[in-house]
Amino acid sequence: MNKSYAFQATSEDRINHSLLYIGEGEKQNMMPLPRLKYFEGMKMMNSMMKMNGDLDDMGMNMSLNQMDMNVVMYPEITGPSNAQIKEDKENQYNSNALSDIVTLNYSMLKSPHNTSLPKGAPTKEINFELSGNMNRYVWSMDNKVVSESDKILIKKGENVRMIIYNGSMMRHPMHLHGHDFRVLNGQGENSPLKNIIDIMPMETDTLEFNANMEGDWFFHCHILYHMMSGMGRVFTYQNQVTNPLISNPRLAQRKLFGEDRKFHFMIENDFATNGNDGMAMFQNTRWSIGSEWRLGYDKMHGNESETHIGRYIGKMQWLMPFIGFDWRYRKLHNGESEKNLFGQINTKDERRQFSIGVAYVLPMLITFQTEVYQDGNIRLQLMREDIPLAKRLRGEFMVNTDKEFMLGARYIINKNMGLKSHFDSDMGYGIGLYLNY
Ligand SMILES: [Cu+2]
Repeated sequence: MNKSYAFQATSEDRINHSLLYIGEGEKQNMMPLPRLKYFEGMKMMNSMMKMNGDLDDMGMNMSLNQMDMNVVMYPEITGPSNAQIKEDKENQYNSNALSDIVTLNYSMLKSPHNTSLPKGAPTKEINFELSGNMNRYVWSMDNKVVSESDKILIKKGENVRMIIYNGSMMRHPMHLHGHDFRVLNGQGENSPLKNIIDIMPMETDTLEFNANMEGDWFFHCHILYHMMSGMGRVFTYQNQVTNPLISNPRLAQRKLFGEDRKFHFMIENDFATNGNDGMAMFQNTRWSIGSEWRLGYDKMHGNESETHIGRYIGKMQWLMPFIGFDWRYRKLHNGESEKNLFGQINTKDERRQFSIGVAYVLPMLITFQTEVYQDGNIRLQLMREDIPLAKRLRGEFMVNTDKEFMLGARYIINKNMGLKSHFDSDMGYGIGLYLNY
């Protein structure tokens, strides 16, 4: 033959790949994979997403990667346009029916041995839903992260069956420690044994194993960012002898729980011609502590800062009640004052005020914020940052009932730096360089 064949593995987004040549001789290069049709994928996801964050699977019964929602994004299967998909509604996500390329899936796997679990053992059935929030990058199971959930008790000798539904919009390779599980893929006695299974959006898979290895075993998503943010559970055996290798189980548990409770820190400041504009934020799975500031270069522009401590609630984490503190100092010409839309007089010139409020994320990711201050003043505000205008261009706006508004755009130079230009009702027009971390 004297030929060397290419074996290529790409990342899911196909931005990078690695290549292995198998065999000696003349290299047989493969066609580079075409770019994904992201827009088709987004359109499809949008049409399936309900307002409460559930996915509407339109009655499809999906398992074992046989139906792959990503198919709509693969030009080599669905062609440059999606005409084929529209024609063949029944098979619209079935890659092997749509093209002559063979796509591998789990139902093709078959064990050479009989893998049946011990007959007559009691069976414990557990249902999981894989859940998460793309926007805040929180990943969970049944909407609870590891530190919010109890260990799952199993008994030595019983068979454990897990029915897992992926209700998120990403795939999750779920990995179990300590055991190999059977993947119920229609191969009967020869169902394959695995300890990791990649579960696609809207897919339901059934796994089972015999509880035959005492210990505390972690079951988690193998995308490590998802694991760290809390997508996992611990299986533990009832009445098991303590593990001599773990000298301090409480500390071990604290360390594990600390993982998804960890706060991340963000800070940004815009050094602009009309002042300094910035924010700093501490956030974790549920909590958000954030502060914004505008520091003018003269007394008329003044200084102001707003701090909010809030907790995201609900499955989609669209609602965040918070308490806040406002501090402002400014001098207007001849001591005039301002009124808000409700006719309340504003104490902007010199104010230290506590507040309570809620922030709610509306469709289009616009944040609607209602705030009541200790002096009775009320403020309603709409804002959105990071509106994608072009690859490196982002727009932002804010408007509120204190008759303040802001309109801006930024050009991203790299992940820590960019140029920003904005108009602010208090500070006027400014242009500057921003840094963020
Ligand atoms: Cu995951």
